[in-house]
Amino acid sequence: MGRHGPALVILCAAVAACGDAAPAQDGAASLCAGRDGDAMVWVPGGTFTMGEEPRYPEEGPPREVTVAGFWMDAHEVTNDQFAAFVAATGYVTMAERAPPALPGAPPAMLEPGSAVFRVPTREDRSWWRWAPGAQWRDPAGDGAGIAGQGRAPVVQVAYEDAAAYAAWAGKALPDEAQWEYAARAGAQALPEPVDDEGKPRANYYQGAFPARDLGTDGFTGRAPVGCFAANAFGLHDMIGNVWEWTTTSGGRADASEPVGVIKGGSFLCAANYCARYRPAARQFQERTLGTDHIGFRLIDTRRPPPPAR
Ligand SMILES: [Ca+2]
Repeated sequence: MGRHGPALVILCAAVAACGDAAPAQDGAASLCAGRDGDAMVWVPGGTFTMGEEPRYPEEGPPREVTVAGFWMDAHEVTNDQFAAFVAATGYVTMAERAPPALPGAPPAMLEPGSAVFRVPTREDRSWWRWAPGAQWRDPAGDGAGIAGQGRAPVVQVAYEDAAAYAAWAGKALPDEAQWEYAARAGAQALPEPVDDEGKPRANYYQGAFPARDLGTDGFTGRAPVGCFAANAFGLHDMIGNVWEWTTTSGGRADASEPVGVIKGGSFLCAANYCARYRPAARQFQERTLGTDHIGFRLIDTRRPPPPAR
């Protein structure tokens, strides 16, 4: 079932307590410094406490984990970066491919497309819909495209799409421990990503999900990378903006499709519902299904560490 079966809506509701929709807001984008292109930062190895006393059952128990140092993308892979990969290779993402014909599938789900978040209505309470034509060049499948969003994170990429990009770039996806260690950056995890004055310091959802996003952080959709301050390792947007794929598998062993762990939460994570904008938070996501709030960033474990200062 999975990507194209009737389980889609149920799956997405369970998997993606937070989803996507509105494009990034250009006004705020001009304020974003971020880092250029393929900038990577060195994440020095160390030992940390992974997980938390479970706020959600899948987050615990806390345990001590040691990771070796590695280089990591300073920001999520952008539309511009993904476009360069496609131009160089001709790669076709899963969302662009003809889906398998499954018995009983609604006609729309026989066309290439992907899952797109929408605000539920009284008549239709589902958060997710199958959008024919939704793919990385047109994440909502509405023809709006990604013009002017070259520095926004690429979305509508399935796990194998991210892995293909990684192979081309000569890098790798992080595993969950590497990702969580990098996101914590040696700091105490916050219950909500706000500064001392209560101002959001990540792109997440302010307001009562899913009815109305107040956009207090400047964005009601994806933000260009680097619009929020980097963490102590120099990494932007580890929390919020878009979920990020890891190589760690998860979910039920009897799942009909391979399931992976995504990290970091997205612009759809709200205090009243998802609250998964914390390093220890994790979601299980069907690897064959990209959505409009999942992206990725890469690591390089082969590149030598920077010279000691
Ligand atoms: Ca936001």
